[in-house]
Amino acid sequence: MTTPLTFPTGFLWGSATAAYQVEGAAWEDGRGACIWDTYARTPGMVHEGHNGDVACDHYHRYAEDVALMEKLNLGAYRFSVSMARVMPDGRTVNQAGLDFYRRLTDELLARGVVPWLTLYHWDLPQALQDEGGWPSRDTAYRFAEYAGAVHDALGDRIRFWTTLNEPWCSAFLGYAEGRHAPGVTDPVAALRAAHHLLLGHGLAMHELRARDADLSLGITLNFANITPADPEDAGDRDAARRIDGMSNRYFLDPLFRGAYSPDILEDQRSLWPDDLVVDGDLDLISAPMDVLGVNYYSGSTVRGVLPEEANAAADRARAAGQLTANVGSEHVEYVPQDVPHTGMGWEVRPQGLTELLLRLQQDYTGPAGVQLYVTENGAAYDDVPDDQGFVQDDERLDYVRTHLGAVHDAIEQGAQVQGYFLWSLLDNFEWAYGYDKRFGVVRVDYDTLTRVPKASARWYAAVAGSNRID
Ligand code: PNW
Repeated sequence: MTTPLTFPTGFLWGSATAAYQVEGAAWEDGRGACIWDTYARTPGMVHEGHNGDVACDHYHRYAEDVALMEKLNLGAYRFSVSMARVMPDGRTVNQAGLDFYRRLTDELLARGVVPWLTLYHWDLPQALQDEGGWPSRDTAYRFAEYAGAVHDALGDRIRFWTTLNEPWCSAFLGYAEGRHAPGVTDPVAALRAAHHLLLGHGLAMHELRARDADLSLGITLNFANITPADPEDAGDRDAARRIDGMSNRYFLDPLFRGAYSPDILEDQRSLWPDDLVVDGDLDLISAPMDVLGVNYYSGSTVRGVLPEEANAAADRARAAGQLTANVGSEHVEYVPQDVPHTGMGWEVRPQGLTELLLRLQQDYTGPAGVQLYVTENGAAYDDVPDDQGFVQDDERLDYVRTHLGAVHDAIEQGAQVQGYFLWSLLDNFEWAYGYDKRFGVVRVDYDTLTRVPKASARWYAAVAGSNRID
């Protein structure tokens, strides 16, 4: 890419975290157990039995962290609210939990950082899981009540509200693959969870809109650009269609078109519970949004395989760190590409982000007048700190630089992208990988909890401060 690249005036430069990954203070001020507390304590589920009890201790160190954001020229902070802090039993409001998010929000506003609130980033109260979790329709209603309670406490000071982060992960990693909490491996439960997550989104949208018509409301989805190994091969093209359906269209179509993708419904026909979708659900789910949050890390090249080869192909994909949570579309081979890989083993494919943003703009958000924000993008690498704890993380810096170039390309070609949130501000609890994988642009020493900005943070601060890449 040729530099400098200047971004549109007002482009929002931010960073993102999530409650369970950074807060710690897991048993303070009345917080209830969430499904990740339980999952992390289940032997064999999380790397070396790590959990979020302390994490980055952001719950106590939020003021220091917000000061750091200001120093790094960040214009916005995307954080999530822990439902288990606010409704420990899934029903009763815990004022002390809400108070924390008020303190955090006030600190952000005092330092000129726009608060960007996500209501659900995977930490369902265990009490609701015990009543059935997301496969149970009631959970959607509990979530909407929770959305209303959070708005009652923070609605006067926050403009940007996201209902769910990556419902695909909650539903398919959580209930089909079992690689995320609650660790269920039942494809039908996953389809139920996916629908009730969408319903919860729709009901929460309704609650929030009713309270304040001027909020900027939306959802964040994870996407992956999918390419057929051989575009001339009908089997490969069909594999790409199916995986694109599961990875990208599964939530987009109900949200923006009011209907599940017909081809995916067909693939899942033998599994789909016929009492799942109730009249009126899709109207709620497709209520107009203002913002679509785009999380992008990588893409995949796929090839069709015969159904009888499906299990072997899935095992190879799992061994290669690929995602295999493709209910109804298991007979696919992921074809590794000769490109650099991040510390997660994910292929570095920046151009996929340009293609994705343009496609979203053209097929979904543009016609609906919805603004795009990249709500997550970033990379884990094996950092090597010096004596001072400083990390010269050239690979991460380069990953962010090339992906920002891809965002810039998309904007030049007409995509309405209004901002970018780097994942993540801090090294944090990387779900099943525990503290083993580091995504932060700021290093966290987990013994002392000291924060030290890495080279990527210094570079990103310069970009955010000047609105351009030199
Ligand atoms: C996102 N995958 O999760 C989440 O929103 C973050 O909480 C997380 O830390 C970040 O990406 C990095 O992993 C994902 O397997 C988890 O494709 C897994 C996948 C994608 C996103």
